[in-house]
Order: sequence, then C-alpha cells, then structure tokens
Amino acid sequence: MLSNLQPQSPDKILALMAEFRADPRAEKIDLGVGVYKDETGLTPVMRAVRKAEERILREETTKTYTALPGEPAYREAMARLILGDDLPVDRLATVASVGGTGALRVGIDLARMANPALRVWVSDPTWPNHVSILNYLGVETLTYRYFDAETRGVNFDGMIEDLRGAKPGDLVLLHGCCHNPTGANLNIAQWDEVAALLAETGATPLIDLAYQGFGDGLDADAAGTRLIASRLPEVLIAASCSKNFGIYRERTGILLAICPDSATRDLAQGAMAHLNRQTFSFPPDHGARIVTTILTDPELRRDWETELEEVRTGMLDLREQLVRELRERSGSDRFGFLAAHRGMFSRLGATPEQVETLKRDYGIYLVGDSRLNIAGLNKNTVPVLAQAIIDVGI
Ligand code: PLP
Ligand code: TYF
Repeated sequence: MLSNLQPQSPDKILALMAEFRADPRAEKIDLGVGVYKDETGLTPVMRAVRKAEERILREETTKTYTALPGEPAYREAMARLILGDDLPVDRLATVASVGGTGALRVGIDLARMANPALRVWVSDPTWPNHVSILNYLGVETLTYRYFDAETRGVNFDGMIEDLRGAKPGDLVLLHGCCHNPTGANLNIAQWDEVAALLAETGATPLIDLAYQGFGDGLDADAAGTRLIASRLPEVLIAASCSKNFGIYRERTGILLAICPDSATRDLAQGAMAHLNRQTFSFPPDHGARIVTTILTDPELRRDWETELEEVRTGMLDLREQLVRELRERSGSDRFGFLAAHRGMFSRLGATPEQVETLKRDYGIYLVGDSRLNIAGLNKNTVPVLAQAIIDVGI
C-alpha cells in the first residue's frame, strides 16, 4: 500500500537549513530559516523561560491529561497578551494548539466545517506553509497583491482592489505583524481601511500572529489585530509562542475565535475542541505552562519583556547598521527600505541567480525569494553582507 505514495516536494527553507549545516566553510552566514539568533549565533533559552521551567519542575504535582482545548489559565493569559485586557469574553472561543501552525490548521478546518466551499485569500507572497496547508486540504486559494517589488513596501492600493473580491464565507489571511517573507507591514491607518473593507465584504479575517514583540513592541505589534477584533463581528486569530518566548520545539500556540454572539461562541468552542480531539486529542502542555507561568508572574513577566525588547531592538540596530553600510558602498539610499521593514525578515529584491551567487561564492545563505533573516547577522557580518550585496550587483 505505502508504495503507492507519491514523493513530496521538500520544504525549501528547511532544505536550505540542512544545506547550510553541511557547508564546511567557516565564514558561512545563515540568513535562511526564521529562527532568532543572538550575536554569537545561538538561539538562547530566554531567562524567564528557564526560571519558569525550574519552577514547574519543582512545583508540578501531576502530568495527567489537561483539558481538550488546553488549560483555561493559558488561554486567558494568551487572549490578554494578544487582545489586551478588554476581552470580548462572551464572544470569545479559544483552543491551545500545536504551535502557531497547529492553530492555523485548526482555524482553517473550523472555517471549512462551517463552509465546505471555503475560499481563502492569502497575500502575494506569503509564508509557503500557508499555501501548502491550504493545497493539502484542497481549499480554494486566492491571492491578493501585497508586496510592491519597486518600493519594497506594501502595494496597498492593489491589496484593497483585490480584497474587494472577497465575499461572506471567505477567509482573508492577514499577517498580524512582521510579514513573512517580505518584512513590509500595514500602518494603523491601513489596518483601519482593511477593517472597513472586510466589514463591507462580509469576509472573515484569519490573522496569523507569529512575531508579536519582534517588530515595534508587544502592544504595537498587536495593534492591527486589536483594531480588527474591535470592528468586526467575526475574527480568527492564530498565534504562535515559538518566537517571542523562544520555545520553538515546545510547539505552543493558540487559536482565538471572536464570534458574532455568545450562541455562536458556544458552537465554535465545541467545534474547536472537537477538532483538537480529531487531530491530536489533548494539546501539548509544557510550553503552554511555561507561557502561563511567565505571563501571570509579575517578576518573570518583566524579565521576559525586557529580554524580548533586547531581542527586538538588537534586530533594529542591525537593520540600521546594514542600511548605513549599504549607503556608504552604494552612494545611494536605495536600501533604506531595510530600516522600514519590521521583524526578522526582509525581502531584498535580488534575482534567484544573485541569491545563488551569494551562497556559492560568499557562503551567505538567503531563501530563494531573496528573504534574509536579519537575526542571522551580527555587527561583524553586516559589513560582509553589505559588500557582497554590492559585489553581486543587487
Ligand atoms: N506563521 C508564520 C508567518 C510563521 O513564520 C511561523 C513560523 O514559524 C508560524 C506561523 C508558525 O510557527 P510555529 O508553528 O513554529 O509556532
Ligand atoms: O519562515 C520561517 O523561516 C519560519 C520557520 O516548515 C519555519 O517560519 C520554516 C519552515 C517551516 C516551519 C517553520
């Protein structure tokens, strides 16, 4: 039976990660996979995470099953982190998930249960796993214009024009902040316009929030999501704790569903727990417990916020330095967009051949679409990258 299987195309980002590891060159620079790295190239365990784990180890009395939708304390703490303290409690359904990806998957499944003819709008470009999950599920996928290759900013007019084609029963997948792979984001006035347009079309937003705290700060990065949540009757939010808590392998995420009324909330809550049960039964708890411990303890929370802020501003400093080094070498401001982008990623706008040359001749690894991970740089490698960018003629 299994011999009937068809080969699957590999995840290009993960394949690049393996290629980098196998590269013997000492001077190689990994700007591929979206994992935060400090100036020594390590992805550290955050201080508050370690302390929370020590506390859990000391105080945990059982590892018996939790609840199907995950621990209520986790779901409440995360809902507050994302939406702020003014929660629409009567309209809010929540389930803990297997990472942000699991939340996306359950969110799409939920929408498909409600509408078997579901269509999903994704930005052009978007995170490749969005498209691969939708294709796997056989869900019709439409794209809306997003990245302006000329300005390396958002093609907002194109986005709005395309999203006018959305209709009730469609999902519109939006990146809450730190767009992956481009780094180009909506400003709050643009979020406002998107909210108005979604209200007009009757489509339901699905917000992917995987980098809260990596762009402009914890609250600023949630501002678009909160605006949408306050304006629309129905909103899905798939959030990840992988990056902002640095707990990638613990697989910690959450799906929030804001519903038009409390009766719908009860239906959605039941359906979301049902989907967990059909897929993996109880969600993983260790990462969720770490997050709950940190968010509900003032001292741990302060320490986490401080460290996250160091991570965020460190990436901004690298962006500024890169723009400076490129300005000196190019004699122009044409790379200024790198300082306007937010989060770990920027799309450089290089050709596939230039990306290949950077890898082959310089040992600098970017994703094929010329996405680079700013966190893969440090003060010493920024000038190396800047020189290579000029040398290959980007
Ligand atoms: N969405 C985007 C845009 C991402 O970049 C990621 C990243 O890793 C995720 C969702 C989900 O992350 P995870 O499943 O590791 O929590
Ligand atoms: O875009 C990235 O690099 C991150 C990490 O299948 C990632 O989101 C990449 C590929 C993948 C899962 C996570």
